[in-house]
This record gives sequence, C-alpha cells and structure tokens, in this order.
Amino acid sequence: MQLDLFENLSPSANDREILAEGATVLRGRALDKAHELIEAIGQITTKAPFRHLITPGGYRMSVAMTNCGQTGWVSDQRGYRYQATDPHTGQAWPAMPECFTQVAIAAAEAAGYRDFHPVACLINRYVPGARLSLHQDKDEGDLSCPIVSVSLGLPAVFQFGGLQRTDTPRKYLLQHGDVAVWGGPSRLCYHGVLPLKDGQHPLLGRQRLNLTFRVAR
Ligand code: MD3
Ligand code: FE
Repeated sequence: MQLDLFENLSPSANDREILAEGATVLRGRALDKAHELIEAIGQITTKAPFRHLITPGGYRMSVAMTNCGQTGWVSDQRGYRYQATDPHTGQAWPAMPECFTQVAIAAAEAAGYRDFHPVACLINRYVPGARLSLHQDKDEGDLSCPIVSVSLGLPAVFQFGGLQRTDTPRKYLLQHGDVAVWGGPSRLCYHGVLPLKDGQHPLLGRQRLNLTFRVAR
C-alpha cells in the first residue's frame, strides 16, 4: 500500500509561497475561518459602514473601506492618516473581533514573525472594476512590524513590485482564504490590485473583501 505522507495535512500546512524576502503567501490559511470572519465583518459594518474615501488629490477611491480596532486608516483632502475615531460617525472604530486577532497572529507566526499584535484592521471592499493603484503602506509609524492580509470572496490579481515605483511588479492571484504576510525587507514594497474581474462567489457574491492587520500609532 502506498503511504501518502501529506494526506493528514490540511492544505494550509504546506501550501506557502515566498514572494520575496519577508513576504509569504499562505494559501488557504483562513479557509476554515471564512464564515466567522465574514459574519464579524457584517457586525462591524453595521456600526462603521463601508465608504469611498477621497484621496488628497481629490479622487474618490473605487475600493470602499472601513476599519476596526484602536485606530483606523483614513484619507481626505488633508492627507492620509490613522485616527482613533471614524470620521463618518465621530465614534471610536468598532473593536477588533477575537477571530480577527487570532487569524492574524497565527499567520504572522507561521510566516516567522513572533509577537505580532495588530491594533488596526483596514477592511477593503472591491466590486467588479474596483482597483487599488500601486502604492506603499507607510502611514503606520512603526514600519518594523509586518502587515498581515486576508483575502475573501472573488479572486484578485495582486501586483507586487520593489522598493522603487518604477520596479516592474509581478502578478499573483489572491484567492478566497489566502493569507499574506509582508514584513522586513518587503514592508515598503510597492503593491496594488488590478481591476476586479466580475464573477459570483458562493459566500460573498460579486465582491472581494480584504482585511489588512496593522500595527499603527
Ligand atoms: C505588500 N490592500 O489595504 S493586501 C492596502 O488586496 C492594500 O486590498 C490590498 O494594499 C488588497 O493597503 C493588498 C496585500 C498587501 C498589504 C500590505 C502590503 C501587500 C503588501 C505592504 C507591503 C507590501
Ligand atoms: Fe497597501
């Protein structure tokens, strides 16, 4: 009889891809938590609804956003920043759900980052056509900590470039349940998301949700 050494391992146990030093994609890592995460996102958005932020340049972002945790990322004519209150309601952002924190800490650890304690989670919602142009995440204050991202719903083509905007990005498909961890030498790499292709996801319909867990001041 043939012994399959992998048959008792979940797909998440060995399905990892190193994109660059410090940047790891853990394929399917959040699959078994997807229902719980989506339920929690529903709760958060009753208190802090998705909204299309305006860039400092005056453009309306095609991605709709909200936050949970001690602080949240916002953009308006004055610039990009983290703030403790939701400008839409004037209230504190909803608390970070336990299931969010658990998934983020476990993924960071699996990618080699110990003691990751996210204080903020930016929640992005893409509908078909929505995109995020090439950018760096540098508003967090503490750039020594990684960012953990969880993809849910429709697949998206993610662009991962280098430390210069002009470095040609490589493309990766991020699918439902994929978790990525970006830290160390990859923390300031340019990245973006190509316009979302239309489709139907069994849990989320015609959309993609992305969670990014951050340590921000
Ligand atoms: C690479 N979100 O919210 S997550 C963002 O799919 C953002 O919604 C994308 O970029 C999304 O800022 C991509 C993957 C990601 C997040 C942070 C990174 C990749 C990163 C930071 C450095 C390098
Ligand atoms: Fe980003």
